[in-house]
Amino acid sequence: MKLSKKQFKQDFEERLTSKFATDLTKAGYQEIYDALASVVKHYYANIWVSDNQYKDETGKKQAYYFSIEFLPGKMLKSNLLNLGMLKTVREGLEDFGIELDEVAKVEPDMAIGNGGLGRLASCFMDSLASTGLPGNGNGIRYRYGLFKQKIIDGYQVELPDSWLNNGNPWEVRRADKAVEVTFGGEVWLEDDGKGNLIPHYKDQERVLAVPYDTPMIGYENTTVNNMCLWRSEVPEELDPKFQNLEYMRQTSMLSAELYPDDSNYDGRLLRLKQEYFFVSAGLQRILHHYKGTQKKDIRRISDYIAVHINDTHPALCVPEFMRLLVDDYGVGWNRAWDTTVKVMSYTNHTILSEALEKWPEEMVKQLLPRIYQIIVEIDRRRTAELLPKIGASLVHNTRIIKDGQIHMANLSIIGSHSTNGVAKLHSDLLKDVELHDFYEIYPERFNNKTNGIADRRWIQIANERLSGIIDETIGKSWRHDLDELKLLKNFKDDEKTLEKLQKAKYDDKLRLAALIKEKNGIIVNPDAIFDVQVKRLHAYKRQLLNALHILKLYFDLKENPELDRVPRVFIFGAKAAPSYHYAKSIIKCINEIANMINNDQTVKDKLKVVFMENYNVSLAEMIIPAANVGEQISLASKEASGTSNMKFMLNGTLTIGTLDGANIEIFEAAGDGNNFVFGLTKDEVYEYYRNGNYNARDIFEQNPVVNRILNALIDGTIPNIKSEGREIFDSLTVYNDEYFVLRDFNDYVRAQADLEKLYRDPKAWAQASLMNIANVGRFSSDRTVKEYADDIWYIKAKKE
Ligand code: NBX
Repeated sequence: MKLSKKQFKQDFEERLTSKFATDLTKAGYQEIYDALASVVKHYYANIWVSDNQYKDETGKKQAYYFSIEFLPGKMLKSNLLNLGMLKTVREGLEDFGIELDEVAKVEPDMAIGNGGLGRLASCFMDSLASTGLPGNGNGIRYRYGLFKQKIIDGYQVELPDSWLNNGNPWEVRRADKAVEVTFGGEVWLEDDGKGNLIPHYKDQERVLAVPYDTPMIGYENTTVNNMCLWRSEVPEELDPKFQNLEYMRQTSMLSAELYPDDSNYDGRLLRLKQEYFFVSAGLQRILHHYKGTQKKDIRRISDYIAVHINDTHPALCVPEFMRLLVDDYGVGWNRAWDTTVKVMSYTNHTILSEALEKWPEEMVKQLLPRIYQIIVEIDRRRTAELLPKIGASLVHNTRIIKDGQIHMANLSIIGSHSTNGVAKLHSDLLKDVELHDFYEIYPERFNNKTNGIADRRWIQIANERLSGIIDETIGKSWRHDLDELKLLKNFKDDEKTLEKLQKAKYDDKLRLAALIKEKNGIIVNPDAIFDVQVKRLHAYKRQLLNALHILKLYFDLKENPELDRVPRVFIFGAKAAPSYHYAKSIIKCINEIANMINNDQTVKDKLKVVFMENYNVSLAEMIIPAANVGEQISLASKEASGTSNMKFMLNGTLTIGTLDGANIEIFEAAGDGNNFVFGLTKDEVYEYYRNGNYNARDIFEQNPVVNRILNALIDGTIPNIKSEGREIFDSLTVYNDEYFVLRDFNDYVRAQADLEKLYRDPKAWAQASLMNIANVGRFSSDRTVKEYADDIWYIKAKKE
């Protein structure tokens, strides 16, 4: 959008005064931020209205991405960038003596997601709009986002994240579009005399679902999609039975808190209620829109909408859509089922068995009696149909209801036309192993969609310096098409370009070093290798392997302080699920290892360890550009994809990693020698599982280095760790090291040494860094969403 600096300054000043009855001499940052956001909203409002009109008039098919989590981070700069106003606004504010970056700090991170899954949903929102694809989000407007992490005496402490305290300028409450969602009570079917079974209800608990719409603005185009988030409220007219405080409390609880557990199934009733709440509200709104405003024939609804089930949390989309079609819109069962399968599609994000969702039948029956009936009916019909065709064992293994539980992945696969994994290796594992029985029955439903990232946020916003250098070198076409970065390859031997890249990295390191000093009080050497591991804390991600290697480096230096070592700064950022005791023990250990090393004068500035608290999207935007090395060291087969690996690659960081998830595709794209690979392969891991012959105790006893390091966890070497050291020691030596940390240790040490060797050759390092950037194109989520659009949703981009 064209906007002159003069116009902006005038609009901004006027808005500041009209909104807050203040002026530039007196306004605080909160007021400046609110006035600025309000002006920006004014700028996009018309585009939003027009694009909605365009969508309605053309009646084009739209996709709806149902996700119980979104993790957008801050929106101010991203909205400005996408509107093409970032520079104008920055300069306009500068004229007033205001720094845009200072204003941006006021905005709280919108952190209504845990980690990769939620962040992926937000990258998709950005990419859908930016590629002109009609794709919208549907989720929950949690009053409290993911907890704020404090580190106190080395321990994680969780504080509430009340991100809405100062309001949220981007959202629009649409009270007119509220719908009701009902729970519990009794339901029975009665024949209407024409052979139709009509459900009748008694004593249902009603909850009002109010939508809040947040615009998803496309990058320099005219598309504005919608992220719809639902808030639960008490309906105005309540049955006397429900006019009590407990009911009111329960109702507001529904959209109060995000469950902070990732990679783990938590079978609590409130969670199930949340899942049904946003699914039912979202589908009702969609159907109202198409049936009411759009006057579409409901029997053809699959031509107009696609609904995506992001992991199994929205799996109730399948029976709820059936309920709406059959009960509310009078569609016959068979037609409704065909339509549902056509409309729905599903992404799996993990094979960890503890994460697979299943709900006790009794619970579903009590809370969602009609939905329960429909699930039973889907399961019954399918079983009857398939038994004669494929035999009892395949049917049994793939049933939705088994052993008194409802299996949400089974429901999602059976009720949709597409199931995808999030990287090649992961999708193959789904087909070959984890979901093999389903693959036998529905081979055509399985496909891969390798994840991607919204590159605009992760380089144009997070790394303006590097972006500028790339512009100078190859022009600006890469800002619209990330594949264009391949032009950088022509500069692989150009000393000037390599120097500029090194300088950018150095400046980003200085910026991070300043932040570390401010937050952690630790002074780090900007010439050191910045070696970063940022992600949720989980045993399978093996932060422990990193920590053990740090101990090795430390002991080497202790023994020989003059050792010729490239200085290193190890940086961690990680939240542990509050109930995940082992993960919290690892955080404590890392912090105590950090204390020991950072306070030891013998290692001087050759080694520093920094744990940055409260890792979130905004912190990631500071840390990732400054990383020389990114750690992607999960046990092969466990990390479905990973997405920080792509953000690092985009910022010229070299990866040290296993052959897991999307790492494999990254290594291949970047080319040999440009990253550091180590560890067991997926096949070797499965071989161990088959033979049951892994023995971690042997490694502990026979490898003197491992022996020395592990003993340090329990012999008082590391001051101030108590039971945590023992707990970790035992997990490796007594409970046989579930994630093969000790098995991969030696090869990891070898890869770390290779890395250090390359770093001593600045030119070779810069070349490898350049090759990572140049080959990152396919990891743009623009590519990913186009694949979803073409292969799964059948939606088309708007032509500008
Ligand atoms: O999804 C993550 C995977 O672990 C990553 O490998 C992958 O890159 C990413 C995007 O595809 N999964 C994830 O973040 N899961 C959760 O956050 C989660 C949240 C709640 C829950 C289970 C898992 N109950």
